[in-house]
Amino acid sequence: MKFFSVVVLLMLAGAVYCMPVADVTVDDERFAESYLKRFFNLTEQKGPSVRGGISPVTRTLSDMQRFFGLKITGAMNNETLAVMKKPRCGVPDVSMARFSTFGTNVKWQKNSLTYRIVNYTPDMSRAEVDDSIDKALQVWAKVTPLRFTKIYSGTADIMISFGRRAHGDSYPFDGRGKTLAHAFSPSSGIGGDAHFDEDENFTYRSRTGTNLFMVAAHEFGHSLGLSHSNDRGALMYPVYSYKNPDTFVLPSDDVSGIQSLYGPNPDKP
Ligand SMILES: *[C@@H]1O[C@H](CO)[C@@H](O)[C@H](O)[C@H]1NC(C)=O
Ligand SMILES: *[C@@H]1O[C@H](CO)[C@@H](O)[C@H](O)[C@H]1NC(C)=O
Ligand SMILES: *[C@@H]1O[C@H](CO)[C@@H](O)[C@H](O)[C@H]1NC(C)=O
Ligand SMILES: [Ca+2]
Ligand SMILES: [Ca+2]
Ligand SMILES: [Zn+2]
Ligand SMILES: [Zn+2]
Repeated sequence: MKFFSVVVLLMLAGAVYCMPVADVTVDDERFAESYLKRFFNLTEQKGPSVRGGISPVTRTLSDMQRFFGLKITGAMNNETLAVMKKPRCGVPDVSMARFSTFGTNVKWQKNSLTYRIVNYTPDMSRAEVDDSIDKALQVWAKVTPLRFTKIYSGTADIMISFGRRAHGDSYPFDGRGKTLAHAFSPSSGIGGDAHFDEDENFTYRSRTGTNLFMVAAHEFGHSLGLSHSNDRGALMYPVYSYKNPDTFVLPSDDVSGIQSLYGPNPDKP
């Protein structure tokens, strides 16, 4: 009888101690690892898995927790997992050689850029897509010397398209949720281009679904050379959040980022 209650107490203690870890399933662990590979440069381990007592996963997880302002534990917990599961941009949060086409601080060597909407999403009317894209580019034009001209055929600097799953580059989309879009940093060819995941439900003047203006304004930051910001209020924060497109003002973190590349708008000093 006495032995029995000791065992029960130990089991209870174990259950309480393990709770936050027990919330994370094997599938979640796998998902977390692929998240760290995609966005935080976790590489396949070669040689001994532990170097200096800290495994690559622990180190990368700590980087991720630091970036998002979470408690830095180096271990999976449901708070970290919850952030990983939020809808977000597909561009990595740290620069890494194996994704060199994404988000490095290169800029266009001209202020006059062309864009082309290659195809349209059936989620919205064409006029709504046109307006969302135009407004999203104007967010950046307002505070820089950059000017955007729409073209309807041929190759533009910024080619805009909607696609699902594998869509012609090496970065397939992932169905509804998680990754919403991605864009490539300035260069010829795919550089500057912005791709939107057609498996999302894109919306206009609405906080439901995925607001196309909000996602596009963020992606065009990458098209112009910005990488992600860890400032929660910034447009270049990697996690999606909705703001009213009609009253949207570019946050100061993004203004200083883009002006460090292109300078201020000469018409509005
Ligand atoms: C990414 O990982 C590779 C291989 O581990 C390393 O050489 C490189 O410096 C890392 N890049 C960053 C930005 O941490
Ligand atoms: C994490 O799990 C704990 C205990 O199960 C729970 O109280 C807490 O609300 C969870 N937090 C999140 C962000 O899911
Ligand atoms: C997409 O969002 C619109 C606007 O909120 C809604 O009317 C429509 O039912 C949604 N479609 C799907 C497939 O979720
Ligand atoms: Ca291009
Ligand atoms: Ca997706
Ligand atoms: Zn992004
Ligand atoms: Zn793509």
